[in-house]
Amino acid sequence: MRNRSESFSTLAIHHGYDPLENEGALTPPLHLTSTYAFETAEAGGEMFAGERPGHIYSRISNPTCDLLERRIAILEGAEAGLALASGMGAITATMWTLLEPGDEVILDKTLYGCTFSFMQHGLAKFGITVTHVDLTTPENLTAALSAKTKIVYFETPANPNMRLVDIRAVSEIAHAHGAYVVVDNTYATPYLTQPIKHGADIVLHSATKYLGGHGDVVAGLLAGSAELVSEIRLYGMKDMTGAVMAPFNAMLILRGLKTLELRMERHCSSAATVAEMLEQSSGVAKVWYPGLASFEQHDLAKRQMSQFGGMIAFELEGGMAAGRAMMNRLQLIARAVSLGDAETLIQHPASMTHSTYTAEERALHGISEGLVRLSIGLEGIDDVIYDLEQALPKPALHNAA
Ligand code: 3LM
Repeated sequence: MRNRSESFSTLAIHHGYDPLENEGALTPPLHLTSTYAFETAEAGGEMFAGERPGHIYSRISNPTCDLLERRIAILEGAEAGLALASGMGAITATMWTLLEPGDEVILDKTLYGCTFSFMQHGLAKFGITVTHVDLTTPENLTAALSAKTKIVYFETPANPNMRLVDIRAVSEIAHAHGAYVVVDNTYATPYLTQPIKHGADIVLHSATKYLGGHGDVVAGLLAGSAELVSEIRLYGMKDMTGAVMAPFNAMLILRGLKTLELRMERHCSSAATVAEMLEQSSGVAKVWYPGLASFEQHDLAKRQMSQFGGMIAFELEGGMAAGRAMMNRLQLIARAVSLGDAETLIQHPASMTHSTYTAEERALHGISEGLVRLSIGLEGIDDVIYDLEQALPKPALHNAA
């Protein structure tokens, strides 16, 4: 057992696994099993009663998923982790576990489209009050909290408009009222921000994105206290959603985590270059990237994020029509939803990821119709810049007369 405190990548590569305990296999085994043999009938009964450790059935736990759960926990600075079928599986399993009819959830104004849909239309059907508050000003939370508030939920940076929420400030206010804080850390990843260390109770991910990193798997992860994670495992995941991660997918995410630091370094440096280029381009009305000095919450970004991530939002002067025309001129950059892949991806939130909002809701929630979202990949930066430059609107030629 190594005893010095280890760096992010060392933990992402080694934590919780010793090849010498596994026949020398450098790569952890893939446990493709749905069920587990009990030594005796009594032993099985004791496991079901929670009196004896061990695996029972892979909708509850699996050794390959278990290793991934320990890795996400250590990377997020949490006691325990949980692997789920998708980011939406992580979100829904958490909410179904913590909420009861009559409770209230306070949400930041901007959320990923399907998260918004689940909260707004799903939870509301079951007698849960859903209130949207602009959490970019943490004091707004004080006024909004009620005796019924059970959960304060937000993304930072938020999908798609990049707004940030001060995790520490919001957590202090929420905890003083006895509410849980749940943070979607998909955009930042634990390499850039560790919400638990800033006071959050549960941090969750669409592991489909940066954690997997290669666009080949849909998966979810969450981390928090051992007690809360166990409740979510045994209720939200096992009984309410069944949203369990397949062991093969756990193996793909374990592989992705090994290069998370390397990839994030590249995503961040390339995105910074692209954001500056866009900001200087004629025809670009506005760029939202936390690393830009012009970004409204740049000071918070510097406090809360070690670097500024790989996601950029921008809007062209010609609005939606100009944005779509520009997207259609791209040759290297793929027109695709999702994010955090090796390939640079571009999409139009109003008609794609955030089409679950009505146009009126988008206006209320700060998602403009012309917004274009870029997920900067790992290609050579010159090639990404070249493709964007050739696709951006050309400055109007001066009339010779
Ligand atoms: C997208 N986002 O392109 P899964 N939380 C955040 C997310 O961005 C997402 C989820 C949760 C996108 C997916 S849109 C049809 C494609 C911040 C997903 C949900 O269940 O693993 O997809 O995670 O923005």
